[in-house]
Amino acid sequence: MTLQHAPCNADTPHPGEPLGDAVIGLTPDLPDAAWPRQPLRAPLLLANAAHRRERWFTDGPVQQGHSEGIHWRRSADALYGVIEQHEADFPATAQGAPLQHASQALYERVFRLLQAQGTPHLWRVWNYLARINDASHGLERYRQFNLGRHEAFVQARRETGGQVPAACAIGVAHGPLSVAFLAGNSPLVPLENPRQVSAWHYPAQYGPRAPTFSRAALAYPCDQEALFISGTASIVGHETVHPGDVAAQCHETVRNIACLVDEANRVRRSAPPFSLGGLSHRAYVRHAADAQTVQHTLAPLLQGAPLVLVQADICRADLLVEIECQAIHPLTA
Ligand code: 3EB
Repeated sequence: MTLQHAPCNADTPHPGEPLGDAVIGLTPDLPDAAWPRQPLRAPLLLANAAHRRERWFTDGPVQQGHSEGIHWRRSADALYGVIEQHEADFPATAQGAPLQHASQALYERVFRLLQAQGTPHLWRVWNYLARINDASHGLERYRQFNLGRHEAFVQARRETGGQVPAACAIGVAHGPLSVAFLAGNSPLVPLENPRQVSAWHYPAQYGPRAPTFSRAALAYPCDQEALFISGTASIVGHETVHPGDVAAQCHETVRNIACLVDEANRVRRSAPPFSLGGLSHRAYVRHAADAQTVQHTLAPLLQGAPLVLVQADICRADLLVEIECQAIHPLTA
């Protein structure tokens, strides 16, 4: 089987069987799909209709189901799932805020599904939460999310550093906690960025529990090598650099991505090497008014590679842009 990722519109011919997709837009006026679908409730900037949907395909037979609120679809070796959790269903307790409990419950459900399906290896996670930089119950909501996510990894006896998925955690205006994930039956190879402190080692000034993600990961769906670069921002060491300067943040972020591409190339099994121009990129832009600046700054740096811009909040109030990227190479024996 092969896994493929493609932007698509209604006219795009299907290169295989859909595993699932994400639909970008504030009012995605689309019918429910037969496959798992994550609504990314955020405006597409400099709109390109072909990029409103990003779909994962496989050419093998698929199976699907619903489990504890997760809609999932799988091939022999990879599984895509989507789950949304309304924090209003979780009361605040002495242990934490509703969002913390919703995050923990959500991840515990995902881990139960993955064990039951024999695809325990979480490769890539897309996390979207409302009002990510707001505080309640004495803690920023992104930090509440981190507490719940971390506790679910602990409860499931999973590592909380090292062998952890590539991810993004992005803020939207409203809606439930929404998580999409790709998992598989083979372990990932986690990659860290020598210019940055590992996120799972962030000091306590960024919250009581560090975020649980790798800077990037290589994963191996049958006969392929996938590179997932996590949401990457203008952070050096553990500190934000260039606050208030969106163009400089773009340059610093691409320097970080280039380092991760180098790290991937040190251990890659596929050829040719990964390159900035060979990845597909999605930039989350905090202020819609920065869209042109981001586009003009990134275009030459990314060597003409596909770039989609989405208006969304980043997990630190001083970050104006965050970029994630991916590529899938065939493995030839
Ligand atoms: C950072 O480098 C930016 O919490 O899953 C990027 C990617 C970020 C993933 C997550 C957070 C996450 O810390 C924020």
